[in-house]
Amino acid sequence: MPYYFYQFTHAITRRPPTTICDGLRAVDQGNPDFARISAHHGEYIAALQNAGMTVVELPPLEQFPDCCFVEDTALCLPQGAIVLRPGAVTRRGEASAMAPHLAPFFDDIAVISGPGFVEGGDILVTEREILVGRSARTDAAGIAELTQIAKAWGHHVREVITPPGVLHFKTDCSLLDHQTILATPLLNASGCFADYTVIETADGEEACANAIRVNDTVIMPAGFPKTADILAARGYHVVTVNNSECAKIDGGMSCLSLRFTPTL
Ligand code: CIR
Repeated sequence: MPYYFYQFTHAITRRPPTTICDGLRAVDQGNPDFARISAHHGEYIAALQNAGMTVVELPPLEQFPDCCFVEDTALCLPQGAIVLRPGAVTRRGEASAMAPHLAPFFDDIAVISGPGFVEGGDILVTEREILVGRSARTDAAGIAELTQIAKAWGHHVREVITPPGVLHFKTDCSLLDHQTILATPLLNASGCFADYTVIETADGEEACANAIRVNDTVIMPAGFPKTADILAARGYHVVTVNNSECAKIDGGMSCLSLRFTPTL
């Protein structure tokens, strides 16, 4: 049976801390409401479970306001996990806090030791390559170190550019299947997906480009009906999750989990 990079058995998540209002953000859109973000997080976990995943729920780390965005702390590949080095200095400790939680699942765990940095939100793993967007959070040295590790595991890393003003590469794109990408028109115009089939987000719905394909389900944020309809018409099983509070601090569907199949 072919292995697809959207088939997973496990996810690691971390519940939002009460300090979430101190989370980083590019633009002030008001603070997330703690009760509401906690409820949305529960919906997200249920969506992962309904898609067939066993979900680990880690407790919040109050000293790290952005700790629920676990994707930025590690990259999980079929051969092992890589503990990343976030470019946001206030988030760096989140990666070492994640490392012990990967140990039960992976026999091979590598670490980006720096001085470069790379965040998981800038990494899109597809069937044939790993695209890494250079951004304010991911630099050339971080990509070079990641490339060495991933190469030893048989992966080809391609450096791409996260558009200026966009937080992460995956803020603007998602993998839908082995050859199809959901992307904003802005990112698609950069030409980085020339060898893929691209579905663009509907006009005015660019904020839903960060979705996740998990087994047979595409989980996307609620409130983007035109894009949801486009995906459904193309045959995808779409499930929506409320994300208004995470979105206030630039968080989306991919950020909230590490998705993988254990090697142990
Ligand atoms: C941050 O700026 O780091 C957080 N407030 C949001 C991180 C979102 N992570 C992701 O897209 N992978």
